[in-house]
Amino acid sequence: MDPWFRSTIRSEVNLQYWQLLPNGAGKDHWFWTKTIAPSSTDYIATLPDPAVPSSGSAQVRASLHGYTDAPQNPDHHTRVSFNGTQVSDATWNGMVPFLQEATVAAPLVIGGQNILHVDQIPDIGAAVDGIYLDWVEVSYDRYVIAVADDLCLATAPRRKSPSRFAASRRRISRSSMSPIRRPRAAW
Ligand SMILES: [Ca+2]
Ligand SMILES: [Ca+2]
Repeated sequence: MDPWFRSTIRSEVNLQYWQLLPNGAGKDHWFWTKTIAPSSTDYIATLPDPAVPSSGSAQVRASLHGYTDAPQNPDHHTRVSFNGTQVSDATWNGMVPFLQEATVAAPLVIGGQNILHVDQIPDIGAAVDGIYLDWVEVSYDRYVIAVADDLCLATAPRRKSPSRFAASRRRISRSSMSPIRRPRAAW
């Protein structure tokens, strides 16, 4: 077993409330930022214990939502950079949710604070180009190490029975021994 697992960490701060969110029933009306082009905004993702070397890539996501709809299509232009490297450039249109996602080389992920940067580029002729950002997210290979006494890990979904884990002080590994039996309640 590799001493790491795939971890997805989302950074979300609810600061901007948008009452008139289109198709709003059951939707998250709280967003992190509300910006208008041109804009340039940093978002922090704190990523514990990235594995080095790992399987080779990570995924970076920014959950956006347009709040303007200029006559032209497209009317939003957004670029995403991760720790100083541009990873995505996209145009899109209207008052819709837009997930801007990119695959990046694993070595770009660093332990601790990582910066996901979103630029709005005012080059598509829209009189006004406004967007919200809801959250940013990074999926990456992460060492199995406890953080603040919490240990998070994922196992292969194909196993029907629970696995046994052997823990040392800093690392944990899965053995292929017999399943752990669930104790019966007795009272
Ligand atoms: Ca939110
Ligand atoms: Ca439009």
